[in-house]
Amino acid sequence: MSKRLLTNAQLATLTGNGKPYGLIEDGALVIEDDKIAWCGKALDLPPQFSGLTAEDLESRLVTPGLIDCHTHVVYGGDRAREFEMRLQGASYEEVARAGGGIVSTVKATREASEDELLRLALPRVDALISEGVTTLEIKSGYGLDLETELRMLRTAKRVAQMRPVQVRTSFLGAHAIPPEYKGRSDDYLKDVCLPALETAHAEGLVDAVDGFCEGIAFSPEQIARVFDKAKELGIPVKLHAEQLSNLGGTALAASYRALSADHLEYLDESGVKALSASGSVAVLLPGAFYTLRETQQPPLDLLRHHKVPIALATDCNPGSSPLASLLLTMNMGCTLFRMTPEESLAGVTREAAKALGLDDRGTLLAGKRADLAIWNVKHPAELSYRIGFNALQKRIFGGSE
Ligand code: DI6
Ligand code: FE
Repeated sequence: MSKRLLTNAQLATLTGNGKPYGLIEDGALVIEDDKIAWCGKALDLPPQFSGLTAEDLESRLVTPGLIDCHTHVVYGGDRAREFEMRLQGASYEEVARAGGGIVSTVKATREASEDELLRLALPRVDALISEGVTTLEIKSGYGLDLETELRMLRTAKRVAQMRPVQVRTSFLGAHAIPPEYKGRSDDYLKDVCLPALETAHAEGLVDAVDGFCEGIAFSPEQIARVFDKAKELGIPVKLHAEQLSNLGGTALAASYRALSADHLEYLDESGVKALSASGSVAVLLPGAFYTLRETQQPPLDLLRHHKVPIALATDCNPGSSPLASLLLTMNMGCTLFRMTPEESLAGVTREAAKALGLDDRGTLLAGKRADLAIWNVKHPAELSYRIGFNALQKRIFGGSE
Protein backbone atom coordinates (compact mmCIF):
# COMPACT_ATOMS: atom_id res chain seq x y z
CA MET A 1 0.00 0.00 0.00
CA SER A 2 1.44 3.37 -0.98
CA LYS A 3 0.96 6.30 1.37
CA ARG A 4 1.69 10.00 1.03
CA LEU A 5 1.40 12.85 3.49
CA LEU A 6 0.91 16.40 2.19
CA THR A 7 1.39 19.14 4.80
CA ASN A 8 1.44 22.91 5.03
CA ALA A 9 -1.57 23.07 2.74
CA GLN A 10 -4.67 25.18 2.57
CA LEU A 11 -7.45 22.75 1.84
CA ALA A 12 -10.55 23.94 0.00
CA THR A 13 -12.53 20.86 0.95
CA LEU A 14 -15.89 22.08 -0.48
CA THR A 15 -17.57 20.29 2.42
CA GLY A 16 -20.07 22.11 4.55
CA ASN A 17 -17.75 22.62 7.51
CA GLY A 18 -19.12 26.09 8.19
CA LYS A 19 -16.20 27.90 6.51
CA PRO A 20 -16.32 29.44 3.04
CA TYR A 21 -15.00 26.88 0.52
CA GLY A 22 -14.89 24.40 3.43
CA LEU A 23 -11.44 25.88 3.94
CA ILE A 24 -8.95 24.29 6.33
CA GLU A 25 -5.87 26.39 6.92
CA ASP A 26 -2.61 24.77 8.05
CA GLY A 27 -4.04 21.54 6.74
CA ALA A 28 -2.65 18.10 6.01
CA LEU A 29 -3.88 15.34 3.76
CA VAL A 30 -3.00 11.66 3.68
CA ILE A 31 -3.33 9.59 0.51
CA GLU A 32 -3.50 5.81 0.61
CA ASP A 33 -3.32 4.26 -2.84
CA ASP A 34 -5.93 6.08 -4.92
CA LYS A 35 -7.99 7.43 -1.99
CA ILE A 36 -7.85 10.23 0.55
CA ALA A 37 -7.26 8.46 3.87
CA TRP A 38 -7.43 11.52 6.08
CA CYS A 39 -7.64 15.28 5.79
CA GLY A 40 -7.86 18.01 8.40
CA LYS A 41 -5.82 20.43 10.51
CA ALA A 42 -2.14 19.41 10.58
CA LEU A 43 -2.24 19.64 14.38
CA ASP A 44 -4.91 16.94 14.44
CA LEU A 45 -2.97 14.46 12.28
CA PRO A 46 -3.63 11.00 13.77
CA PRO A 47 -0.47 9.37 15.21
CA GLN A 48 -0.54 6.45 12.76
CA PHE A 49 0.31 8.89 9.93
CA SER A 50 2.89 11.00 11.75
CA GLY A 51 5.76 8.71 10.71
CA LEU A 52 5.24 9.41 6.99
CA THR A 53 7.68 11.68 5.18
CA ALA A 54 5.85 14.96 4.69
CA GLU A 55 5.61 16.71 1.33
CA ASP A 56 5.62 20.42 2.23
CA LEU A 57 3.18 22.34 0.00
CA GLU A 58 4.47 25.72 1.25
CA SER A 59 0.92 26.89 2.06
CA ARG A 60 -0.38 26.26 -1.43
CA LEU A 61 -4.08 25.81 -2.05
CA VAL A 62 -5.38 22.27 -2.61
CA THR A 63 -8.75 21.71 -4.24
CA PRO A 64 -10.46 18.56 -5.48
CA GLY A 65 -9.38 17.77 -9.05
CA LEU A 66 -11.58 19.76 -11.39
CA ILE A 67 -14.46 18.08 -13.20
CA ASP A 68 -15.74 19.23 -16.59
CA CYS A 69 -19.23 17.69 -16.60
CA HIS A 70 -20.37 18.79 -20.11
CA THR A 71 -18.11 18.59 -23.17
CA HIS A 72 -18.22 17.65 -26.82
CA VAL A 73 -14.43 17.35 -27.24
CA VAL A 74 -14.64 14.51 -29.79
CA TYR A 75 -15.47 15.92 -33.24
CA GLY A 76 -14.01 16.41 -36.71
CA GLY A 77 -13.38 19.67 -38.55
CA ASP A 78 -13.85 23.16 -37.17
CA ARG A 79 -16.34 25.99 -37.50
CA ALA A 80 -14.13 29.05 -37.94
CA ARG A 81 -16.01 29.93 -41.14
CA GLU A 82 -19.30 29.93 -39.27
CA PHE A 83 -17.70 32.21 -36.69
CA GLU A 84 -17.09 34.64 -39.55
CA MET A 85 -20.70 34.32 -40.73
CA ARG A 86 -22.00 35.09 -37.29
CA LEU A 87 -19.72 38.13 -37.12
CA GLN A 88 -21.38 39.28 -40.34
CA GLY A 89 -24.75 39.13 -38.61
CA ALA A 90 -26.14 35.59 -39.04
CA SER A 91 -27.61 34.08 -35.85
CA TYR A 92 -26.74 30.61 -34.51
CA GLU A 93 -30.17 29.37 -35.60
CA GLU A 94 -29.85 30.92 -39.07
CA VAL A 95 -26.49 29.24 -39.57
CA ALA A 96 -28.01 25.92 -38.47
CA ARG A 97 -30.98 26.30 -40.84
CA ALA A 98 -28.59 27.10 -43.72
CA GLY A 99 -26.95 23.68 -43.32
CA GLY A 100 -24.03 24.94 -41.27
CA GLY A 101 -23.87 24.53 -37.55
CA ILE A 102 -24.03 21.11 -35.98
CA VAL A 103 -24.69 19.41 -39.32
CA SER A 104 -21.40 20.64 -40.80
CA THR A 105 -19.53 19.12 -37.87
CA VAL A 106 -21.49 15.91 -38.46
CA LYS A 107 -20.13 15.75 -42.01
CA ALA A 108 -16.53 16.22 -40.86
CA THR A 109 -16.95 13.75 -38.01
CA ARG A 110 -18.38 11.06 -40.29
CA GLU A 111 -15.33 11.45 -42.53
CA ALA A 112 -12.82 11.03 -39.69
CA SER A 113 -11.48 7.65 -38.56
CA GLU A 114 -11.36 6.71 -34.88
CA ASP A 115 -7.62 7.38 -34.76
CA GLU A 116 -8.15 10.76 -36.37
CA LEU A 117 -10.92 11.69 -33.92
CA LEU A 118 -8.65 10.70 -31.05
CA ARG A 119 -5.75 12.72 -32.46
CA LEU A 120 -8.01 15.77 -32.72
CA ALA A 121 -9.54 15.35 -29.25
CA LEU A 122 -6.33 14.90 -27.28
CA PRO A 123 -5.06 18.51 -27.50
CA ARG A 124 -8.43 19.71 -26.18
CA VAL A 125 -8.25 17.19 -23.36
CA ASP A 126 -4.64 18.17 -22.65
CA ALA A 127 -5.66 21.82 -22.31
CA LEU A 128 -8.25 20.81 -19.71
CA ILE A 129 -5.82 18.54 -17.86
CA SER A 130 -3.21 21.30 -17.73
CA GLU A 131 -5.67 23.28 -15.62
CA GLY A 132 -6.27 20.54 -13.09
CA VAL A 133 -9.12 18.57 -14.67
CA THR A 134 -9.17 14.94 -13.49
CA THR A 135 -12.63 13.86 -14.69
CA LEU A 136 -14.48 14.87 -17.82
CA GLU A 137 -17.69 14.01 -19.57
CA ILE A 138 -17.67 13.52 -23.35
CA LYS A 139 -20.76 13.32 -25.56
CA SER A 140 -21.46 11.72 -28.89
CA GLY A 141 -23.93 13.54 -31.15
CA TYR A 142 -21.87 14.53 -34.19
CA GLY A 143 -22.32 11.14 -35.85
CA LEU A 144 -26.10 10.80 -36.04
CA ASP A 145 -25.69 7.42 -37.68
CA LEU A 146 -25.00 4.15 -35.90
CA GLU A 147 -21.42 3.73 -36.98
CA THR A 148 -20.24 7.27 -36.25
CA GLU A 149 -22.04 7.54 -32.91
CA LEU A 150 -20.29 4.32 -31.82
CA ARG A 151 -16.97 5.62 -33.15
CA MET A 152 -17.30 8.82 -31.15
CA LEU A 153 -18.08 6.93 -27.95
CA ARG A 154 -15.21 4.49 -28.48
CA THR A 155 -12.92 7.45 -29.07
CA ALA A 156 -14.12 9.04 -25.82
CA LYS A 157 -13.35 5.84 -23.92
CA ARG A 158 -9.89 5.71 -25.52
CA VAL A 159 -9.11 9.20 -24.21
CA ALA A 160 -9.02 7.69 -20.71
CA GLN A 161 -6.51 5.06 -21.85
CA MET A 162 -4.25 7.69 -23.39
CA ARG A 163 -4.31 10.26 -20.59
CA PRO A 164 -4.49 10.28 -16.77
CA VAL A 165 -8.12 11.36 -16.62
CA GLN A 166 -11.44 9.61 -16.04
CA VAL A 167 -14.08 9.90 -18.74
CA ARG A 168 -17.86 9.57 -18.50
CA THR A 169 -19.66 9.17 -21.80
CA SER A 170 -23.08 10.49 -22.79
CA PHE A 171 -25.02 9.26 -25.81
CA LEU A 172 -26.35 12.35 -27.62
CA GLY A 173 -27.99 10.76 -30.66
CA ALA A 174 -30.85 13.26 -30.26
CA HIS A 175 -28.58 16.24 -30.93
CA ALA A 176 -29.64 17.29 -34.42
CA ILE A 177 -31.49 15.92 -37.42
CA PRO A 178 -28.99 14.63 -40.00
CA PRO A 179 -29.44 15.89 -43.59
CA GLU A 180 -30.68 12.52 -44.87
CA TYR A 181 -33.61 12.75 -42.42
CA LYS A 182 -34.42 16.42 -42.96
CA GLY A 183 -38.13 16.97 -42.19
CA ARG A 184 -38.40 13.40 -40.85
CA SER A 185 -37.15 13.70 -37.31
CA ASP A 186 -39.53 11.04 -35.95
CA ASP A 187 -38.15 8.57 -38.48
CA TYR A 188 -34.61 9.50 -37.47
CA LEU A 189 -35.41 8.69 -33.85
CA LYS A 190 -37.08 5.39 -34.72
CA ASP A 191 -34.65 4.19 -37.40
CA VAL A 192 -31.33 5.49 -36.08
CA CYS A 193 -31.24 7.12 -32.68
CA LEU A 194 -33.06 4.53 -30.56
CA PRO A 195 -31.41 1.47 -32.16
CA ALA A 196 -27.99 3.17 -31.91
CA LEU A 197 -28.58 3.78 -28.21
CA GLU A 198 -29.35 0.10 -27.70
CA THR A 199 -26.24 -0.99 -29.57
CA ALA A 200 -23.97 1.51 -27.82
CA HIS A 201 -25.36 0.44 -24.46
CA ALA A 202 -24.81 -3.23 -25.30
CA GLU A 203 -21.17 -2.39 -26.02
CA GLY A 204 -20.82 -0.71 -22.61
CA LEU A 205 -20.24 2.68 -24.17
CA VAL A 206 -22.99 4.72 -22.50
CA ASP A 207 -22.89 6.18 -18.98
CA ALA A 208 -25.79 8.60 -19.57
CA VAL A 209 -28.27 9.63 -22.26
CA ASP A 210 -28.48 13.26 -23.34
CA GLY A 211 -30.59 15.19 -25.87
CA PHE A 212 -31.07 18.66 -27.33
CA CYS A 213 -34.59 19.92 -26.67
CA GLU A 214 -34.99 22.97 -28.90
CA GLY A 215 -36.87 24.31 -31.90
CA ILE A 216 -33.90 23.52 -34.16
CA ALA A 217 -33.58 20.02 -32.68
CA PHE A 218 -36.12 17.81 -30.83
CA SER A 219 -39.43 18.51 -29.09
CA PRO A 220 -40.14 17.48 -25.49
CA GLU A 221 -42.36 14.65 -26.81
CA GLN A 222 -39.49 13.35 -28.95
CA ILE A 223 -37.02 13.62 -26.09
CA ALA A 224 -39.48 11.66 -23.94
CA ARG A 225 -39.22 8.76 -26.41
CA VAL A 226 -35.44 8.77 -26.05
CA PHE A 227 -35.68 8.98 -22.27
CA ASP A 228 -38.19 6.11 -22.18
CA LYS A 229 -35.63 3.96 -23.96
CA ALA A 230 -32.93 5.10 -21.53
CA LYS A 231 -35.18 4.19 -18.62
CA GLU A 232 -35.87 0.77 -20.11
CA LEU A 233 -32.11 0.21 -20.37
CA GLY A 234 -31.47 1.58 -16.86
CA ILE A 235 -29.33 4.52 -18.00
CA PRO A 236 -29.57 7.94 -16.30
CA VAL A 237 -30.54 10.95 -18.41
CA LYS A 238 -29.63 14.63 -18.77
CA LEU A 239 -30.73 17.28 -21.23
CA HIS A 240 -29.67 20.39 -23.17
CA ALA A 241 -32.72 22.47 -22.23
CA GLU A 242 -33.99 26.03 -22.36
CA GLN A 243 -30.86 27.23 -24.19
CA LEU A 244 -32.51 29.32 -26.92
CA SER A 245 -36.18 29.20 -25.89
CA ASN A 246 -38.43 27.78 -23.19
CA LEU A 247 -39.97 24.49 -24.35
CA GLY A 248 -40.30 22.89 -20.93
CA GLY A 249 -37.43 20.46 -21.49
CA THR A 250 -36.14 20.97 -17.98
CA ALA A 251 -39.42 19.92 -16.35
CA LEU A 252 -39.48 16.91 -18.65
CA ALA A 253 -35.92 15.97 -17.66
CA ALA A 254 -36.79 16.45 -13.99
CA SER A 255 -39.76 14.09 -14.39
CA TYR A 256 -37.20 11.41 -15.39
CA ARG A 257 -35.06 12.33 -12.35
CA ALA A 258 -32.34 13.56 -14.67
CA LEU A 259 -28.78 13.90 -13.40
CA SER A 260 -28.79 17.43 -14.79
CA ALA A 261 -30.40 19.96 -17.07
CA ASP A 262 -27.88 22.08 -18.94
CA HIS A 263 -27.76 25.65 -20.36
CA LEU A 264 -31.08 26.95 -18.86
CA GLU A 265 -30.93 30.61 -19.92
CA TYR A 266 -34.68 30.58 -20.68
CA LEU A 267 -35.72 28.55 -17.63
CA ASP A 268 -38.67 29.90 -15.61
CA GLU A 269 -39.59 29.38 -11.97
CA SER A 270 -41.76 26.33 -12.58
CA GLY A 271 -38.77 24.66 -14.28
CA VAL A 272 -36.51 25.63 -11.38
CA LYS A 273 -39.01 24.11 -8.93
CA ALA A 274 -39.10 20.92 -10.98
CA LEU A 275 -35.29 20.67 -10.76
CA SER A 276 -35.40 21.31 -7.06
CA ALA A 277 -37.96 18.56 -6.52
CA SER A 278 -36.04 16.01 -8.61
CA GLY A 279 -32.65 16.78 -7.08
CA SER A 280 -31.18 17.35 -10.55
CA VAL A 281 -28.18 19.64 -11.04
CA ALA A 282 -28.41 22.86 -13.07
CA VAL A 283 -25.34 22.91 -15.34
CA LEU A 284 -24.56 26.44 -16.53
CA LEU A 285 -22.44 26.90 -19.64
CA PRO A 286 -21.17 30.47 -19.82
CA GLY A 287 -18.91 29.69 -22.80
CA ALA A 288 -21.99 29.19 -25.01
CA PHE A 289 -23.69 32.26 -23.52
CA TYR A 290 -20.57 34.28 -24.33
CA THR A 291 -19.97 32.87 -27.81
CA LEU A 292 -23.59 33.34 -28.92
CA ARG A 293 -23.69 36.79 -27.29
CA GLU A 294 -26.80 35.66 -25.48
CA THR A 295 -28.41 38.33 -23.33
CA GLN A 296 -30.95 36.22 -21.45
CA GLN A 297 -29.36 35.32 -18.11
CA PRO A 298 -29.94 31.91 -16.50
CA PRO A 299 -32.18 32.38 -13.43
CA LEU A 300 -29.40 32.27 -10.86
CA ASP A 301 -31.36 33.81 -8.00
CA LEU A 302 -34.24 31.37 -8.48
CA LEU A 303 -31.81 28.44 -8.61
CA ARG A 304 -30.26 29.64 -5.36
CA HIS A 305 -33.62 30.30 -3.76
CA HIS A 306 -34.86 26.79 -4.57
CA LYS A 307 -31.52 25.26 -3.53
CA VAL A 308 -30.76 23.65 -6.87
CA PRO A 309 -27.11 22.55 -7.05
CA ILE A 310 -25.33 24.58 -9.73
CA ALA A 311 -22.45 23.17 -11.78
CA LEU A 312 -20.34 24.93 -14.39
CA ALA A 313 -18.81 23.34 -17.48
CA THR A 314 -17.02 24.34 -20.68
CA ASP A 315 -19.50 22.82 -23.20
CA CYS A 316 -16.31 22.58 -25.28
CA ASN A 317 -17.65 22.18 -28.84
CA PRO A 318 -16.79 23.58 -32.27
CA GLY A 319 -19.89 25.75 -32.66
CA SER A 320 -21.35 27.45 -29.64
CA SER A 321 -18.44 27.13 -27.21
CA PRO A 322 -14.94 26.58 -28.63
CA LEU A 323 -13.62 26.78 -25.09
CA ALA A 324 -11.12 24.37 -23.57
CA SER A 325 -10.49 26.20 -20.30
CA LEU A 326 -12.38 25.40 -17.13
CA LEU A 327 -10.61 28.25 -15.31
CA LEU A 328 -11.89 30.77 -17.85
CA THR A 329 -15.32 29.15 -17.50
CA MET A 330 -15.16 29.83 -13.75
CA ASN A 331 -14.30 33.46 -14.43
CA MET A 332 -17.19 33.72 -16.90
CA GLY A 333 -19.56 32.14 -14.37
CA CYS A 334 -18.71 34.99 -12.00
CA THR A 335 -18.46 37.88 -14.44
CA LEU A 336 -21.30 36.95 -16.81
CA PHE A 337 -23.69 35.17 -14.44
CA ARG A 338 -22.73 36.85 -11.14
CA MET A 339 -21.90 33.58 -9.44
CA THR A 340 -19.64 33.88 -6.43
CA PRO A 341 -16.10 32.45 -6.70
CA GLU A 342 -17.15 29.91 -4.08
CA GLU A 343 -20.12 28.82 -6.20
CA SER A 344 -17.92 28.64 -9.26
CA LEU A 345 -15.34 26.43 -7.54
CA ALA A 346 -18.11 24.21 -6.14
CA GLY A 347 -19.56 24.19 -9.66
CA VAL A 348 -16.46 22.54 -11.15
CA THR A 349 -15.91 20.12 -8.25
CA ARG A 350 -18.68 19.04 -5.86
CA GLU A 351 -21.68 19.93 -8.04
CA ALA A 352 -20.04 18.72 -11.26
CA ALA A 353 -19.48 15.33 -9.59
CA LYS A 354 -23.18 15.27 -8.69
CA ALA A 355 -24.09 16.14 -12.29
CA LEU A 356 -22.22 13.00 -13.37
CA GLY A 357 -23.78 10.86 -10.65
CA LEU A 358 -20.37 10.31 -9.04
CA ASP A 359 -20.30 10.39 -5.24
CA ASP A 360 -16.68 9.30 -4.86
CA ARG A 361 -15.14 12.64 -5.82
CA GLY A 362 -15.59 16.40 -5.94
CA THR A 363 -14.76 17.15 -2.30
CA LEU A 364 -11.77 16.60 -0.02
CA LEU A 365 -12.97 14.02 2.46
CA ALA A 366 -11.60 10.72 3.74
CA GLY A 367 -12.70 7.93 1.42
CA LYS A 368 -12.95 10.06 -1.72
CA ARG A 369 -10.69 9.52 -4.73
CA ALA A 370 -7.32 11.20 -4.38
CA ASP A 371 -7.86 13.49 -7.36
CA LEU A 372 -6.33 16.79 -6.36
CA ALA A 373 -5.26 20.07 -7.88
CA ILE A 374 -2.50 22.04 -6.16
CA TRP A 375 -2.36 25.74 -6.95
CA ASN A 376 0.15 28.56 -6.65
CA VAL A 377 -2.43 30.84 -5.09
CA LYS A 378 -3.09 32.13 -1.61
CA HIS A 379 -6.88 32.28 -1.72
CA PRO A 380 -9.43 30.20 -3.68
CA ALA A 381 -11.11 33.31 -5.13
CA GLU A 382 -7.96 33.79 -7.25
CA LEU A 383 -8.93 30.79 -9.36
CA SER A 384 -12.04 32.59 -10.64
CA TYR A 385 -10.61 36.08 -10.60
CA ARG A 386 -7.75 35.80 -13.07
CA ILE A 387 -8.19 35.62 -16.84
CA GLY A 388 -5.79 33.68 -19.05
CA PHE A 389 -3.60 32.64 -16.16
CA ASN A 390 -3.03 29.07 -15.11
CA ALA A 391 -1.89 28.85 -11.48
CA LEU A 392 -1.80 25.04 -11.38
CA GLN A 393 1.36 23.78 -9.69
CA LYS A 394 0.52 20.12 -10.09
CA ARG A 395 -2.27 17.63 -10.29
CA ILE A 396 -2.62 14.35 -8.43
CA PHE A 397 -4.73 11.77 -10.22
CA GLY A 398 -5.86 8.71 -8.27
CA GLY A 399 -3.05 9.27 -5.77
CA SER A 400 -0.22 9.65 -8.26
CA GLU A 401 1.24 12.40 -10.39
N1 DI6 B 1 -26.04 22.96 -27.50
C1 DI6 B 1 -24.80 23.39 -27.56
O1 DI6 B 1 -24.37 24.37 -27.01
C2 DI6 B 1 -24.01 22.45 -28.36
N2 DI6 B 1 -24.94 21.44 -28.63
C3 DI6 B 1 -26.10 21.77 -28.13
O2 DI6 B 1 -27.07 21.06 -28.22
C4 DI6 B 1 -23.58 23.13 -29.64
C5 DI6 B 1 -23.15 22.17 -30.66
C6 DI6 B 1 -22.63 22.83 -31.90
O3 DI6 B 1 -22.99 23.97 -32.26
O4 DI6 B 1 -21.84 22.15 -32.58
FE1 FE C 1 -23.55 21.01 -25.14
